[in-house]
Amino acid sequence: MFITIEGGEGCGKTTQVGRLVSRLERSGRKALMVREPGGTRLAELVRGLLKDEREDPPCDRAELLLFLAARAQLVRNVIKPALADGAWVVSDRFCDSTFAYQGYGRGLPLDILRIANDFACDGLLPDRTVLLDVEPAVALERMRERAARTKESADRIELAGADFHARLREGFLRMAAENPGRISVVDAAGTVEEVEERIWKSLKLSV
Ligand code: Z5A
Repeated sequence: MFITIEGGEGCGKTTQVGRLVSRLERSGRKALMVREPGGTRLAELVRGLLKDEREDPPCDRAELLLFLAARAQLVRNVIKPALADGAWVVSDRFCDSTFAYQGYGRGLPLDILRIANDFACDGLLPDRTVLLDVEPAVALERMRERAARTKESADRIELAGADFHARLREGFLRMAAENPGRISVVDAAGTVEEVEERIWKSLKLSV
């Protein structure tokens, strides 16, 4: 099974992807964690460009194509072989982030995104997607705490304004309403353990 975890910054995706993979392993399943953009040498190089290139920042179309190039490489070299080998793959972001950020956020046409994403993924779609939804104020507080702890500055995409982030959330929720069989919306407020439990229940797995 191919599971993706989606949502805006600070909703807790990375924390929960790790917990879900451990839980799948404890239940006897072989599981692999990947992140987007990233997960292969090429995709990690592209990730650096996407997050940190300030001197010649990618225009919206170049940004889209870079995310898709990273995804094509990850799907072909890591995700499809792992699924073929019987593993469960859990991805920290995947195609819904492209529709949310480059579509609803940047305003690129959704019909073009669908065709281009399908080409990049060679037809692969997640079996299940968990959308972690949280009030922007809660997410911002988590990001502030993390920044204070790690002394890391915000990346290029995090610096987009509040309007952009409001459009993202609306876009994610709209996609969930349009794909109720695949996307479950999970409340990401509360403790890490509470959110982990909600995610596990939402997946309705046998063990
Ligand atoms: N992007 C795109 O535009 N198009 C695409 O197609 C794709 C991606 C695939 C990737 O950034 C960027 O690429 C992202 C979207 C864009 N843009 N931005 N901005 P990234 O991978 O570096 O970061 P991110 O995906 O945005 O995630 P994040 O900022 O690292 O946050 P997170 O993964 O959702 O949360 P976290 O790291 O698990 O937790 C954040 C902090 O909160 C951390 O200190 C935790 O310890 C804490 N935390 C987590 N859960 C809780 C709870 N429940 N309570 C309290 N504190 C918590």
